[in-house]
Amino acid sequence: MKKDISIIGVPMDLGQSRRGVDMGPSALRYAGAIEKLEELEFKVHDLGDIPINRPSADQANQSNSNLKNLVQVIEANEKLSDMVDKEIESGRFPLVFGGDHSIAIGTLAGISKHYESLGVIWYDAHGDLNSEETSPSGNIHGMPLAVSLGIGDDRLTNISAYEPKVKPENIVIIGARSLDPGEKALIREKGIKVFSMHEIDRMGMPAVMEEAIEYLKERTDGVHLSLDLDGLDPSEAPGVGTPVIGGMSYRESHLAMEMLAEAECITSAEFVEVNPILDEKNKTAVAAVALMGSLFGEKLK
Ligand code: 6HN
Ligand code: MN
Ligand code: MN
Ligand code: MN
Repeated sequence: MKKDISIIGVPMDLGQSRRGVDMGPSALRYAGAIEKLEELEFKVHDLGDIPINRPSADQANQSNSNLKNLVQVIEANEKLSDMVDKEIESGRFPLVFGGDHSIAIGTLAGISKHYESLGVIWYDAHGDLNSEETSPSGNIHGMPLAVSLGIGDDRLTNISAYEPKVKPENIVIIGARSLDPGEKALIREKGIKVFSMHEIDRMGMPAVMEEAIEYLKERTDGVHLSLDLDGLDPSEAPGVGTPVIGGMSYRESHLAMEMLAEAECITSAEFVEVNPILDEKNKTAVAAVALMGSLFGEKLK
């Protein structure tokens, strides 16, 4: 994947309830993301941050549904989708910096129309497969994978005027350890491939990644990596809003990224949920940047 990279920052915190994740793009830049990619001899185009409109206090209180900040989340994702779309058209690799995970709705909306059969790796402690009916929180960052499958409020599923963005058989979830009942039901119903922490413990990360890569190579013509930093164990990535103990280690995550680089299968990526307010000296952003280095082939240099 040797080519120009376009970085798009999305300072979004409206898909969940804890402030600070809107500073994720700054934390990732401060941790040296751009320098790292330039060291690896990529031409990096930093497109800056998408403007996010915050709801007024009145608007925030008006919400009569279980979808918090719906209007603002839609607006931001439409903008993101358009930008990602243009970057792919210009032949660049889109690398999106979150922001909370609700931005995956827009990233996938911008990407998927360029592929016949897009694959997705969802590296996360969570499934993000809730909808208005199943969500325990009303937070849209717990819904983007369902939305991309065409499940949920039409105003979300229909961003960029098409749906669905992904087929269930083209998804691989890695690192799951906190799934709500409705998410488990959906995984069973749709036959979504999940390597939970149980499989990672039993098989080891090398076998998990080999199987995941082979599975996706058989059926897809491009693979988007959606990496939620809470997939890592909170001892190594504490700066996240919804930490879950018992996660993937920094080393396992490095190996996973290196194996993706060797397989040359990743065609777009996003790093989300970095919250510098909850972090310890930007440790989580530093880990994210190190993982980016591995994903973009540092070991192969
Ligand atoms: N994330 N399953 C929980 C919910 O509220 O739907 C947590 C979601 C976390 C989402 O980390 O991107
Ligand atoms: Mn997530
Ligand atoms: Mn998560
Ligand atoms: Mn629909």
